[in-house]
Amino acid sequence: AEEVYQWFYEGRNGWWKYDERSNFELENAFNAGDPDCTLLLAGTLYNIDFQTMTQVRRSDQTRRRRVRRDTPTFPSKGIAGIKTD
Ligand code: V3L
Repeated sequence: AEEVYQWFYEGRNGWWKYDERSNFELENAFNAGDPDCTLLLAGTLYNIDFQTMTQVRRSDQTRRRRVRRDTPTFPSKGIAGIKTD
């Protein structure tokens, strides 16, 4: 069976899951061997670099977060800013 992966981006005190569509796009790009993936998140363009495993705003490179590809059970704060308990 194929392993399922979830992508996460770093928050202030933990990790958030990417939304389902973004996760799908990240998995497709990562598995295709692309060096990076561009996502439109709430009207803002971000680049996720698979070498450095960081997400950066394309219009402001100082807005940088770590990302991780892990199992869906890895502890998270929620999904795309929506808290889950
Ligand atoms: N998916 C959804 N929203 C995002 C993402 C993403 N991959 N990246 C950034 N944002 P920046 P705490 C986050 C949002 O990097 O309390 C969380 O989702 C980001 O939202 O400077 O610090 C929470 O909603 C932020 O509001 O471009 O853990 C919120 O932060 C905004 O884009 C607080 O989370 C600017 O992020």
